[in-house]
Amino acid sequence: MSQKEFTWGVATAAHQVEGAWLEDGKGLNVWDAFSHTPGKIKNGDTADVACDHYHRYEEDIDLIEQLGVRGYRFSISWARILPQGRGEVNQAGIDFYNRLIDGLLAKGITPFVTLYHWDLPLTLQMENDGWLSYSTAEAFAEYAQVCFNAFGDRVKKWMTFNESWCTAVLGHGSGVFAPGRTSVTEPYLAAHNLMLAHGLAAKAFRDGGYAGQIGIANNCDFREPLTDAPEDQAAAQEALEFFYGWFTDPVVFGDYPAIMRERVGDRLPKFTPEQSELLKGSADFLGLNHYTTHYASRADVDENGVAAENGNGGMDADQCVHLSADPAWPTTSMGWYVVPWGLRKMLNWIEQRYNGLPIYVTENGCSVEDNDPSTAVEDHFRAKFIESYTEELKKARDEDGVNVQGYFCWTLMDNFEWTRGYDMRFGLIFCNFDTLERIPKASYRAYQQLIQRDCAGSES
Ligand code: PNW
Repeated sequence: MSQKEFTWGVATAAHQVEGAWLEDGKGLNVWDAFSHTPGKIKNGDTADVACDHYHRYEEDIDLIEQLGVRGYRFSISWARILPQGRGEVNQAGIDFYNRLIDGLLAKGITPFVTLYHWDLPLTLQMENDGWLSYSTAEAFAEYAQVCFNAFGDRVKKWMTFNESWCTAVLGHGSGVFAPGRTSVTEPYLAAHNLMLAHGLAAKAFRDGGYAGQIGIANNCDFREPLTDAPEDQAAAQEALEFFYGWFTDPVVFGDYPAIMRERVGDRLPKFTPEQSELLKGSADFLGLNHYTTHYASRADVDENGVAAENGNGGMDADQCVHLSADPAWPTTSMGWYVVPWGLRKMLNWIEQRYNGLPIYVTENGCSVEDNDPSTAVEDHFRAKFIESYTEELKKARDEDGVNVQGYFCWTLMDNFEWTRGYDMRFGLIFCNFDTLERIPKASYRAYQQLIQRDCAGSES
């Protein structure tokens, strides 16, 4: 397979790298507010400066070019474009992304643009209750339209949402992410409006006649049945439907997985026939953000048939799944298990369920906790992680025939890791958050060589 058909890339997100939180007319977003709330973020870190990518993007483009990737996935900060979420457009924000896009294209790097990576304009949260309201979906479509108009002549690969599961479950279920709400109902309502927002934006994209493709980046950890027992097989399958299917079935088939309707009942909102039509077939490709794998087995239930395990705002009880791990699996500093074969199985699962729609691994990577540059750059654990996961991806692509068309390593450089602040480093490049110096790590070179080998192999 040639480089043309398979894109090796690297990913970031606006709020995690840009900084410049109050510059050039940018409005506030929910993560600005959340990270300025005492107790929400480790060490009280904020993303006010982050990697200062807003001012240092040229240096970062050079680092992307030298890495040898042909794709760069980044997100646009909604509040930089529309400071109040809708209405007045901030030209300085448009100008920044124009400079970034033009700089990438000049180096032959294809921009893969995510419209929403969690940084909802604060006004929409305060005035509309954010994703709990359908009006936010309408505002998103307006914002998407502004972006298609401004950048659509050069950007051909769009993703509406990044990891809606996190916005729904961590933002509205367990409350550990912005906007920090806890509920057993709101995750489903927020998810519903996120789905409708995707549908409206995809329609605007297609009706507008823009060239290119629009997709969605959903996250999913793989669920391997703990045993061959039918109940464990079912538990694993249902867990995948509750995770990836929740946000992917609607954009492919027009509705939620049947098992969710059965288990969640009235707390799961319904699509009208028109909404279902809007959503069906609304993704040209599927993104997968994949970080780990667990074993799945049927959870114990009490005398009322309710699962004993009840985490993530009721999600665990709704799924009735017990997760476990092999103690032999290594873990990253986030405590996430390193299970490379899970990626191959996950890709095969997506291929089969969604009839071969193109898939991009829009994120995969690992954190290593080390703030000392002299040792942090010797990140052979991360290099091995990337090598082993991409080996499994290549098996899916070359041996299993999965239609996977790209891989984006998370992430270009250490950045603001949400509630974990700056201690959890996922970068191929070390970022010194005092001096903002960037230092490529061993994994940067390992990834560079891996790409060169794959491209050379495909040309012979
Ligand atoms: C993803 N979880 O976040 C995001 O898309 C990135 O912005 C982030 O930096 C990266 O993965 C590493 O964390 C996730 O708790 C955050 O299951 C949390 C979870 C999953 C993904």
